[in-house]
Amino acid sequence: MNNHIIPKDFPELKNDTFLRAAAGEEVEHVPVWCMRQAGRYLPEFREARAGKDFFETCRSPEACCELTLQPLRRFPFDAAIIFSDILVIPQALGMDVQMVPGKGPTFPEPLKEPEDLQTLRSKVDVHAELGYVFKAITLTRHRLEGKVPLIGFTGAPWTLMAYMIEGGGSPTHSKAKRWLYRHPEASHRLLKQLTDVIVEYLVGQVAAGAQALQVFDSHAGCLGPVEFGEFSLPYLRDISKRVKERLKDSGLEKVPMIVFAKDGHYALEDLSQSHYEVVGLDWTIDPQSARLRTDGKVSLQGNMDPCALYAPKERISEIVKKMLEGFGTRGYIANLGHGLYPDMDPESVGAFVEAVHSHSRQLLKLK
Ligand code: 1CP
Repeated sequence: MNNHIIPKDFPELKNDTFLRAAAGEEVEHVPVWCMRQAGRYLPEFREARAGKDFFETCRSPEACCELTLQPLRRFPFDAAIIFSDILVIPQALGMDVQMVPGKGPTFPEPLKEPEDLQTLRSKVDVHAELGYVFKAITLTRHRLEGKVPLIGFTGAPWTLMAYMIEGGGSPTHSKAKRWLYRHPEASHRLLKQLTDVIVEYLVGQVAAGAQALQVFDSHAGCLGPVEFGEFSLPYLRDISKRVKERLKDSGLEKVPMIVFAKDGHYALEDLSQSHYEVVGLDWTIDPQSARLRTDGKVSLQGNMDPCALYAPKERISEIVKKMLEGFGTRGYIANLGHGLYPDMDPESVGAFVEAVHSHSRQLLKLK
């Protein structure tokens, strides 16, 4: 094992419900966390971030630790997710990425043609380029005091490729998809290069103290089954396989891996056979049919429509109850089908968490 980080003597884990659910084991209540639980819907987040550059914040382990812990001070979430961003990988490859207030992440010089691949670093030393994330993870794991497990994450190769070519968010991703149809060979080269960095990055996160890993393929939905099967799935599989091998070879503990391919319902069966312990679902999939289609092979995570948080509390509770009945209480991690929005009421988030805990305890008692 490399000697850049020697995290040790982490506090003992007190609430392992999330890890047990990921492994399909018995739980006393269904665990719950929310994508973007550290975010602008929290006044304390807005205050801590005020006037500071987004990626500067990402580079400060102290700031990332504080932002990660904020939601846990308010709500009894069963997991924490390290505050960072998926776009730190394109930065590590040498691309400039800026967070433009009101616009989102922006690449002043996106990749336009295959020749532009030469501008990327061919070899990335993840400890040199992304060591700040590892430091944030180690610090946060200590400061969590064993309250709940800490999740590390990455963007999936296709989603990162899409940002690197589009230069930011996009409704169609037509520039990135153009590469898939016009430059398939260069697309595979880029996807392979991203996969290699992602594998090292995820292993480094576990070495630093991450207790689970989530891979976000946020832009799976703009592909169809054929393109996903060629340009995303093989890389997602390569990531889970290689990370598991590398953890074993390095004497590191095995951690559950979660794959979240947003709007990739067409690939549910394939994703459930891709060596991820957990498949994350967006809200367009019915819980019962997701269970049937994944055949009990994996644990499932998701999938309440985030906009259901705009409903009154009683309605949130009803929606949660139905969702729990659909998924069942075993091998299930409650979450939203995508991240929280900045205009959401923290109280509704509290109502969501409370409803998951209380309804699941009730359902488990009835068993
Ligand atoms: O100033 C701010 O606070 C900006 C808002 C924000 C936040 C809170 C961004 C910009 N990133 C983040 C943090 C973040 N990003 C986390 C933190 C941990 C947590 O969940 O609490 C995570 C996991 C991400 C991952 C991320 N970044 C994804 C994958 C998840 C998803 O939403 O699909 C994506 C696509 C990004 C890119 C990104 N970063 C930020 C924005 C606004 C976007 C989306 C841009 C777009 O496509 O339009």
